[in-house]
Amino acid sequence: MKNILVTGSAGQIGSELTMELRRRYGNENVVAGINRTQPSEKLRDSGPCETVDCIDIEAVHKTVKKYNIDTVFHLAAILSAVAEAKPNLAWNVNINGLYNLLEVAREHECAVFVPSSIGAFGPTTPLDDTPQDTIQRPTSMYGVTKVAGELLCDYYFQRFGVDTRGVRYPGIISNETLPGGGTTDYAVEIYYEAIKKKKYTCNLGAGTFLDMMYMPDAIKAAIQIMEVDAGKLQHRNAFNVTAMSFDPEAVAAEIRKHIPEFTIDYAVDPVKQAIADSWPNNMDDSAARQEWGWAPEYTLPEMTKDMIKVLSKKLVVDDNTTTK
Ligand code: VAH
Repeated sequence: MKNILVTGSAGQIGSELTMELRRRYGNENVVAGINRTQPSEKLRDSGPCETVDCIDIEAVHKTVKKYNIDTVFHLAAILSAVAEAKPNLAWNVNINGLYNLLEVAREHECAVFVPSSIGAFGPTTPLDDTPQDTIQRPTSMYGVTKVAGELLCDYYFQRFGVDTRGVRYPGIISNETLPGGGTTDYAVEIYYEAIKKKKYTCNLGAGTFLDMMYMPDAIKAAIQIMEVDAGKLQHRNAFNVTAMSFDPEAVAAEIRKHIPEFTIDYAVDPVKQAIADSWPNNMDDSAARQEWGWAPEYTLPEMTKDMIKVLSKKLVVDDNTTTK
């Protein structure tokens, strides 16, 4: 990897992945592709930024040619809850945008990282220890675009030799950029509310177990799979990767070890609950561990400790800046 483009660079994963790639490969060698979401000052001022609307194939071509891109991390996507509210937009961005990206990658011989998701599974998938290779009949538009995306990426590898690789991400928890409309967003919001209000009203019910991962591990997975020797890969799109599985009660109990007075109550969002109920309780990620050495570092206690440490400082700072 020498010249890298990150689409969706201002999003929850993109904003941190872009900064880590700049640290590793040089600021000027990593282009932040942005569209609707505005980048932070840190992201904008630390390296090249370009407006890249993946629906506009010419915009993708232009940026890839201008910077002689050889690797694309394609994170531009509509997440599950927004996709259910706006299915046409989700199909257009998640599939037509991906198709454009793959066509440009084919022409310019770029390697491509495309994240899939636990959303690529559905209610007929074995939901415990979900296998790497299993039934994928998702019932959400997001899931349909993720399965179609996996198949399209494998097709471009087998038919055209495009070096496509991907992981099925679980819910991602982070403290830099808020997530944008996913079913697992509660697992981020709960930490912000615990610090600000010492209470949280959760929109997924107690007992809703989902795979989850802390952002440093999510970034590690994306970079590690793109750096591994292609000869080691038996799978490509996409690998199950997970770090933990918890429900809202478990994360609330962990928060209470730091904020004893924290309380949680529930106002279940039926759309998000239906999506979450169709997703695995926990995935088997042994294929990623065997084929490219995947090994997460953060467990729920370690993530909670770090989230509360970072957000306790950040939210005080934000409060100070907002009061000025
Ligand atoms: C969502 N955070 O909730 C995303 C993710 C596994 C879930 O794809 O839509």
